[in-house]
Amino acid sequence: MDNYKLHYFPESGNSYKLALMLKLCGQDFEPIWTDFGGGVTRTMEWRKHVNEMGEIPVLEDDGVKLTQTAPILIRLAKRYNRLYTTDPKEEFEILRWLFWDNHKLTGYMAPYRFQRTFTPSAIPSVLEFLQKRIDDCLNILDVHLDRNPFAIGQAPTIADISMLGYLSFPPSESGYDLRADYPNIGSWLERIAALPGWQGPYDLLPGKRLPHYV
Ligand SMILES: N[C@@H](CCC(=O)N[C@@H](CS)C(=O)NCC(=O)O)C(=O)O
Repeated sequence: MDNYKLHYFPESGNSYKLALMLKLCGQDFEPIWTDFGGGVTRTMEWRKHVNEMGEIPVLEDDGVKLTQTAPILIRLAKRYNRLYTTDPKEEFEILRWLFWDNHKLTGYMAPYRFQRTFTPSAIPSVLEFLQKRIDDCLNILDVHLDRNPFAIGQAPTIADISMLGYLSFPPSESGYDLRADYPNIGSWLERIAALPGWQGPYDLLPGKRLPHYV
């Protein structure tokens, strides 16, 4: 068993991507709960010693601190020969969806859910802007998954793990009832949940939660 520590907070879909990937690779990790709500990641001290980019998650791999989920997912996939490919065309597809997720799907979903649910005074115009973008992203993904069981075709890859990060939380938090409104996304989430080792976000990421404001 390799030696991993995951700096996270429970509501972090980005942390869930790494926690789930480690589990699907048969690996354990030491969870390091981080006081994101208390602003620790904004302190110069934390940025100096943990992540200069000021972001959660951070994965310590045998003492080396790694950040940015996409390259970390690739590293783990290659190390354990799981959820990746050796075909250059498929690798291109994995990267394509990873970039799309980071820029668009997670890129809009994460701040929307945070503003909507975990901040005391969400700004309506910000929510409205993000919602339009998310609706478009979810439609794009739903159409894609109508034709493909997984992101790049017949088998699950880290592209799926990345994209499901923020689609795995309850509708009361995300504001989206995916199973009702995006049936192909709903079926895809069920297919992933059937993988051996799968666990939901709050099972993998324990500890004190942020207050809800909706
Ligand atoms: N692209 C980054 C995104 C990480 C990220 O945005 N994390 C959030 C918490 S889940 C964060 O720390 N946000 C702080 C901020 O944007 O100021 C990754 O994939 O690791």
